[in-house]
Amino acid sequence: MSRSVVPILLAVLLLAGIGREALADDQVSCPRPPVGSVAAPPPDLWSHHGVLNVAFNYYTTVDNSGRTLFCFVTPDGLESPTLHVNPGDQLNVTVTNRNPPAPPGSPTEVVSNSGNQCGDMTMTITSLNVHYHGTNTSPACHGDQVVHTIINSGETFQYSLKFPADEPPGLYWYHPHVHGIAEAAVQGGASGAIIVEGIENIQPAVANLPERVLIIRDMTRPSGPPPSVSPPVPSWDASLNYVPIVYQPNPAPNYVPAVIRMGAGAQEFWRVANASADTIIDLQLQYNGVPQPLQLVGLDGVPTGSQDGTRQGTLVTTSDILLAPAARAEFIVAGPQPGAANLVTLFVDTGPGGDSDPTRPLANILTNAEDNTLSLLPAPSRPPNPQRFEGLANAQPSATRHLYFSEVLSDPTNPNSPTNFFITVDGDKPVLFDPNNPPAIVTMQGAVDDWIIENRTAENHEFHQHQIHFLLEEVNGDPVPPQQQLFLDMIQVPYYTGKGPYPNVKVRMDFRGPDIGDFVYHCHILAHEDGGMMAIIRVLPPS
Ligand SMILES: [Cu+2]
Repeated sequence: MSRSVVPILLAVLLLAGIGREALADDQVSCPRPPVGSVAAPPPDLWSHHGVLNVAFNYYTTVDNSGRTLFCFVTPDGLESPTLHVNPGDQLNVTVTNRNPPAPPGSPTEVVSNSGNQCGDMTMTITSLNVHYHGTNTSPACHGDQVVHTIINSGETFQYSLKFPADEPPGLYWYHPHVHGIAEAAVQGGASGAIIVEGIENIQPAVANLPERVLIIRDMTRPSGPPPSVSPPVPSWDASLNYVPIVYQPNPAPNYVPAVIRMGAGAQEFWRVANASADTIIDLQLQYNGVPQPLQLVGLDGVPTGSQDGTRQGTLVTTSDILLAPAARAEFIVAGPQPGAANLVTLFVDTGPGGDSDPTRPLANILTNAEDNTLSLLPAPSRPPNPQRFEGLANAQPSATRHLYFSEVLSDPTNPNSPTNFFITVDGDKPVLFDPNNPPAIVTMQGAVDDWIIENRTAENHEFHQHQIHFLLEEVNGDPVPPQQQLFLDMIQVPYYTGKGPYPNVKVRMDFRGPDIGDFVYHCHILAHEDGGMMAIIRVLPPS
């Protein structure tokens, strides 16, 4: 869908009160806990004998504050369950779109042709598809295919994903990814975690620890003053495991955080996803105001230090973790002694054109009662599985590509006109994303590419590559120490101040795996992705 249609689309979505009539044939809505309640872990579903079969209904409704919610619910009422699979497993998801039909006259776009049709051909404002973020799975139809897959109101679609045997164990997630309406769907809450099991075999430090899944989401802020860095007013409200953390202007700022119960001094293994559409998180744990050491075990689903061929990870101690929208961090924490204990996100400087992401609390940690709802990670049970990105650091790149983020007003004479967002290969003409665009980059299976990605705008952008992870090599030309070996599927490229070289990162892309076909890379601030900041890459089989 072209950029010009998006504002119309959102206006129609709101005017139509999408969701109000959605429950006519179902009593299921998208239940959410009250402000200030315990951040209960999501329900869990486990694979058996190598297969996990899941059925999802996709619903929408409107909450008491006027927010449009979206959710995935199983037939027996589990909302956004965590999907547990092993490397090599098959994940089958049968999803039915129970959104109402799009209102007559609302915008539509044909997103495929007879050669690449996947589900319905025509996108509407109530369409659905599902992205399995971070998974190194096939981008073919019925796999992790988001360019042409369309599931419209009343339609059922079958996903069948084969996880590779060398999938790194860790935290991944699923969410809708229809271009033009992705931000609304993700801020509506339609997302959940995927855990690839076996991390204790690569990071034995987590063996036998209680496992806590925490999902941070953002959502629209129904009322109050406009976003501002000073005084700090957030662009979006937040939630933790669906417990709302809302900005209340009086007295300002008065947030009521969620609650986490922990045994005093007990170690836990936390698996945190920033499932926000737009909000950048800088996570910190504070006991009596003092930042606590977080022992990083994995980032974006890849155990830290695990891809050098030894198949044994390393722990990285840090006092805060920057989580781009869609990024994940897995780390070990020690519970507090009695006293004030808080999980917070710190202020993120997103640039003069960016959102307001102020310091705010996410959870108060109470030690007066242990949480007995957590399951324990097993002891190491088998040799580590082979790792998908082994040897990438020493591979010979076959190409170096230069890309950049840019933004322009759709009407340069009108400062209030919508912004067009682009990600462009340097030298090419910037084009807004369209599912019918040709690939911006064509490469070959087996290739290893170095990409240098610049930010030429006054706000941060958050690069995401589908289907594969990349090795972070350089930040602003400075090499990342080889011992850090960060394999990520998300990387923030900070804003340009107007002076000096453009901020940039150099990353190494790994196309040596089995996945061929068309997939996308984009900014994971979904307002930007919906606004055009996405492009197609084609991986050809070797000739
Ligand atoms: Cu962006």
